[in-house]
Amino acid sequence: MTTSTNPLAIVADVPVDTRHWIGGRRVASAETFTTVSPVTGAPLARISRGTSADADNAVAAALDAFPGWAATSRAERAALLHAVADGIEDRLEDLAAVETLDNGALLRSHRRGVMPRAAHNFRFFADHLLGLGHDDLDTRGHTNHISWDPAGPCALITPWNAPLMLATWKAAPALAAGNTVVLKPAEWSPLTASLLADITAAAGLPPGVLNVLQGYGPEAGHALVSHPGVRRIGFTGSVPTARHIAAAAAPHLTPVSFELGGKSPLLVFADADLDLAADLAVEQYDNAGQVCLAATRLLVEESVAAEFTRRFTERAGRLRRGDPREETTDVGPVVHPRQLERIDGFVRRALDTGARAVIGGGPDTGLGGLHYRPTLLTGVTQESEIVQEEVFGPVLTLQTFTTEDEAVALANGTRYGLAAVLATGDRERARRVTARLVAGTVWVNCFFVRDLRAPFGGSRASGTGREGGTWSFDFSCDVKNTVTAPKGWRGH
Ligand code: TXE
Repeated sequence: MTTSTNPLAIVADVPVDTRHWIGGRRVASAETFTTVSPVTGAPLARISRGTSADADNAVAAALDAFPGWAATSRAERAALLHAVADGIEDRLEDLAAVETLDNGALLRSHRRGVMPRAAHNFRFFADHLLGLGHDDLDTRGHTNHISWDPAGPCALITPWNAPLMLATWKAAPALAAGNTVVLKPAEWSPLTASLLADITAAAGLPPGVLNVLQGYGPEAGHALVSHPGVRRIGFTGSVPTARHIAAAAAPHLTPVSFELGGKSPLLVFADADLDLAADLAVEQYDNAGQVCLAATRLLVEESVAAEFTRRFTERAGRLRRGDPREETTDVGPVVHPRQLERIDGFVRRALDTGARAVIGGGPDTGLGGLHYRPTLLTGVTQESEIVQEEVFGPVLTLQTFTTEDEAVALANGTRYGLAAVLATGDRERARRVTARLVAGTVWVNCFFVRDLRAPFGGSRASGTGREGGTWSFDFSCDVKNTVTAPKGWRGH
């Protein structure tokens, strides 16, 4: 057993409390675990290792705080959520620096894209709350009045690839709806959740409204999602963990929202702008490929495959790899030695069974640490593991097709259905193909353009439900319809 004497870790010169945040207080567990930075390879922090007793306490705090928070006016809640957004913006540099050391993603993306978006998540749902409304419906003189009642404590379980972005993406709608939250961040990247707790406290969120429970998935996470006091579970992560959570939630029939993996296709038709198509394909290496939406299966019309590959490899060759804190780096390390091994396992097995590496094909030993070379594999079949399973690393496959039907069959031919990217110069084709694709998001001649008003999520093994816009807000609510008789009140 290791016991932390000092609960503060100094990460990128920022003090981060490594204990849980429960009921507006810092609470330590008897045991800790140590995180290691994928950037430096050095230990970063000793984090409280949550137990089922800690999970019970966190849910109890969320239950205690719920009636008070649910009773606040929409205007009060919205003002507090905007104050949280202000706090994220004020601490943007700290958050970006800590997140990069914790999960290895690019500092420049954290600064310019991810952290501003984390703040925007709070603003968006605060504004959504203020705009809520519905004209009463008339039924033979009866009025139907719809209201959005908060459901209760929400357990939010988040992964390591975009820690603060996903935590705020789930917490903001839950809190806006008047729910309380227990957030369990991933054990590989737990630090910005702790800073979020500080920010919410400074913004004036009452104690117990947002709680942070640290620890391992099968321990703290399992105890949390099994808890009868939890009224909603929001999860982003892997399919096997989703199955565990669904089973743990089943006895209490706790509603779940799952955002899981993907194996999205990028379809390149012969009529496409091949420079654009090649740019879109290279973008799939962002965050070292650790993006659920990444279109990792390049499906290219045979007549342009050679030229597309030439333009793609030329661009991929220009990617600058290295320290994610450097402004000039395009691809940084992967998150953890286990993830590097996992990625390499997939690639080795593919190469052993007939695949050919056009570029990459192994870890970047020159750069040391946890770098994996951006990889493109050909000679793969639809049934092969590398085409069917989510690798979650900088690894793409290329298959060719000759007809639109074949392209659609390949695109839909996995158990996933998260996203798809189309490169085509033919608007009619784009309409036809899009209509036949199983995907929660289809991007035509673009990638990763996101609007918080639009739904986000996947079909099949990519998840249940949708997030964003009205969808994650509605998921957090017990929506109620009140029907009142035409003659008004006949009581005493
Ligand atoms: O995810 P896990 P892992 C995919 C990706 C990746 C693979 C494995 O392919 O390579 O999953 O990643 C918590 N009860 N994605 O193993 O285990 C855990 O603590 C409750 C895609 O790291 O799903 C963490 O907070 N919670 C994905 C969270 O679940 C449990 C992002 C995610 O971890 C739990 C991440 C349990 N029994 C991985 N077990 C995406 N869609 O973006 C674990 N957890």
